[in-house]
Amino acid sequence: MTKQLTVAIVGATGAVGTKMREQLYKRNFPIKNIKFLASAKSAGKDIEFGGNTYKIEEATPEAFEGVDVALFSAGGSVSEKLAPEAVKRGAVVIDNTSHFRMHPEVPLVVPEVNREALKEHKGIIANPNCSTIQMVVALQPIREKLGLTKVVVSTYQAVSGSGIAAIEELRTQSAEWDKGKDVEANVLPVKSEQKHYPIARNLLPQIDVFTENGFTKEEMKMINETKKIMGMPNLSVAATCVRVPVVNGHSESVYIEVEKEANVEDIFAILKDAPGVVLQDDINNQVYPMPLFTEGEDPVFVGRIRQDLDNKKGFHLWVVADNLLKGAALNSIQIAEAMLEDNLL
Ligand code: L14
Repeated sequence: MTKQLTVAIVGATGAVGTKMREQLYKRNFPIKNIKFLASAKSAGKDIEFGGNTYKIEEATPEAFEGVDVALFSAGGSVSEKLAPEAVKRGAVVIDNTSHFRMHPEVPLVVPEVNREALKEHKGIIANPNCSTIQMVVALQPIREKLGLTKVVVSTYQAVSGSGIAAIEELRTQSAEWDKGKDVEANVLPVKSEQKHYPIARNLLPQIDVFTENGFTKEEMKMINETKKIMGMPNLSVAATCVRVPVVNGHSESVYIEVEKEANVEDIFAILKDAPGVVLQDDINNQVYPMPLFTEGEDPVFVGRIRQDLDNKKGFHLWVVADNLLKGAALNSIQIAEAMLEDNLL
């Protein structure tokens, strides 16, 4: 019989936390005991899990006593403070924030790509950025067969990535538009920034704050995390990240250059059998991935595969996934499942 574990979720009421609860239940994760931790403000409130009601407890260091796995998705500062406390008390932390991702001692894991890295963990495992996860799931099998030298990606990211308030904002603004009212913007592109712009009927070429080199933090996360997960520090990666008025499901236009000569049929054959990938490419029947239809789905969908017209080793792909599932909650739980299988929990 599989081991039964005590699980804690920090940030269980958020957009990702809600999916974590759903996925743990749906995937039959072996739970002996589960607890839901949040700030003092939310402590005492009710929360649903598997048809039962639980009380949210305050996330104090002591609350991690006896916890085997702690899933964090409550923001970087909460993880910074409490993840080490959980580890001190014997828990393995799977952290969905960006806080520990680039720390050299912290494995940054997408099980289809670098499951082996879990063995080196020292208590904290980082779950990568949503846009990065879906891209590397599609690129790893191509890299294994053909090599990979360059990646240029543009993203079309849904508002759900920014949380429940951003989903609400898109809904409210869309309704306001229909009534002909002026739309109000308070959340996007970045809550803490000075200026906010409407997302309804708009595109926002800013996700997260700007860094010194002119790329946003989201773009730098994609660049740095891709190199780390794929173990390719010298891979050439560039990203442009754009928020689009889609509720859920991130899409990406990805241009790659490979080392070996290949054609579209080779890429089709590779992706057909790739773990976690569904090939959805039949232009004669207008079949290609779209975010509306990836909602609630586990895999990463790839289509619109074309060979570049000027570079035989260049290929264009369209990659879509549910950012709250494979991009966040599902990948976190797949990490826990892989660790359980490999006797790391
Ligand atoms: O690095 O769409 O986990 O605003 C969290 C916010 C990913 C992007 C992260 C978004 C980010 C996300």
